[in-house]
Amino acid sequence: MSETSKAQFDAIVIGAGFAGMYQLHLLRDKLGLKVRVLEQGSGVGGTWYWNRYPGARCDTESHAYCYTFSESLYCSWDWSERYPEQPEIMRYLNFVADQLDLKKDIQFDTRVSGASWDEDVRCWRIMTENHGEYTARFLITAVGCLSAANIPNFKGLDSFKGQWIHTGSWPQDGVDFSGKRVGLIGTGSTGVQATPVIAKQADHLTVFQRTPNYSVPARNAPLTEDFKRSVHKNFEEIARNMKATTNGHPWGVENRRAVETSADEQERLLEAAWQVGGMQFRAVFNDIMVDEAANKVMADFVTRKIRETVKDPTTAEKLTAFDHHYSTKRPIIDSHYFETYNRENVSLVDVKEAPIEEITPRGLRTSDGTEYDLDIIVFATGYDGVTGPLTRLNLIGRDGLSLGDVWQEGPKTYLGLQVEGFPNLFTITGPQSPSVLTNMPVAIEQHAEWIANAITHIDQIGASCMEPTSTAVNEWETQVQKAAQATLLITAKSSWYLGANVPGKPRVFLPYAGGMARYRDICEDVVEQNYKGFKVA
Ligand code: N01
Repeated sequence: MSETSKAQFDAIVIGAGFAGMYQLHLLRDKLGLKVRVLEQGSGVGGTWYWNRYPGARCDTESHAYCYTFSESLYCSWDWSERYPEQPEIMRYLNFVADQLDLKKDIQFDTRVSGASWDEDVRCWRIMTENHGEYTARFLITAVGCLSAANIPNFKGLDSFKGQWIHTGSWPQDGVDFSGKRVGLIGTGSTGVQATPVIAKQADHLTVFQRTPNYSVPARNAPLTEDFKRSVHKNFEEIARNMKATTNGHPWGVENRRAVETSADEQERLLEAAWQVGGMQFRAVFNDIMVDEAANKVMADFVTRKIRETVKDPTTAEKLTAFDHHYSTKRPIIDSHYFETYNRENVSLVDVKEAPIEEITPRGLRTSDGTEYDLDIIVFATGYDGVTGPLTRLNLIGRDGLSLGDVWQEGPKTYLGLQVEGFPNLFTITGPQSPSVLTNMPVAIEQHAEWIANAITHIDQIGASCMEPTSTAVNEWETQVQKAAQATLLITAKSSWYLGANVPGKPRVFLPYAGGMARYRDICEDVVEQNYKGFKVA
């Protein structure tokens, strides 16, 4: 689509990933609204469009990492592997966009530079970097939770003579590591995925680790034809389970407490789950997120497995010097991450002990004075998660209120869906909703459907605006913090769930930890009570 200045729409959606695509489909094809999606990339995909780093793959099993709103759509796509790789997810999203004829209403290469609410005409005015101006009654953000890169402000970065790249804006043509000395900073999900792949290509890879993470083997493998047939056949059951579980995955947590299980039985169960691999490993016991003793059973098991895998005891020690309970930071699954440290061309540097002091023209220097000569530096340093993508949009609500100012001490929302003072702004998988604690497509579908229903309601009763009351916002904040306090999640002080990775960011638990199923019930209950907590005027 080409840019038309001062164009008017019923709704503008920002972002053409899983969320923006489904929202467009619902508003345009089910509600008959005039909708435009503004997308900064040159294609659909959102987070997946930008995250092309080596090893980029989803941690959710492919048959559950897709839309489930349509059985025919679900059954017309076959995944090739247990976990989908980035190019396959891109092929899937392009397939969906073509099936639903979405691209004609998506304006690519268009970065939103700001948006403000015009109280007089009760609409949003949206500006883009290429000087486009739009008005819309409804503004819906579908910008993802992990799209605002966190690039540490290292002294001397500009002086580096080699190439440096953040994993979240990977070059479309890829990066050639062959014969290169590569430094990789960060050992979260991204660093753990990229390390084994880069190690195979580079002359030497140095991983700079600040905090080690637990990780479980993914055990990725091609899917058999039988499996592909069975997921199509069992679509209804899979979709139902995904809606019913706390985490949005099709598997639930076993009804079994670690602290009431004998040591032999614990070992047997954990070993079996370790062999199966994947996120389900966490589901062996139901008390690991609420009971430190139960959690320690898992933590000890994983620590032992890492130490058995990594041959050099000093490296193994560094890789297991955990500062948090198991699974209280985003759980990681990997493909031969720990084995990679047995390669001769890979070394691990502990930058908690001696932090990175400066990027130099030839590489980097740590605070103990050691210089590392590097040709390429990969920043796997994560994101200004959950709030960052929204505060960076320059949204101005009623009375000139900026979202960044309103959220200075942490996000304040109702259900993670709306913000007081920002009428008709809806935030798909916004802060204080389950979002990153669940399988994202499930959270996205629920939000997009709720928003479409809310817009229908506004129109049906002849209203023009919807926004939450301050009472509802305050009460929801209490519920969000209570839900987090009820788990061990809140104890992981270095977690990005708490904003700890971005200097100066308020330490507030960002997602709703009460579970997707419970959250869905709360949202439905709000609707049944005539949109309780919202002012529909
Ligand atoms: O980012 P992270 P990520 N000096 O924030 C380190 C999703 N995801 O891109 O832990 C040195 O987890 C930082 O250290 P510390 C998933 O939700 C999904 O890996 O803050 N190091 C950490 O090690 C995930 O959680 C998939 O002490 C510095 C790393 O950089 C989220 O994206 C795949 C530093 C950042 O880890 C983010 O993951 C990949 C500094 N100044 C990612 N600053 C799927 O499979 C930061 N670090 C779907």
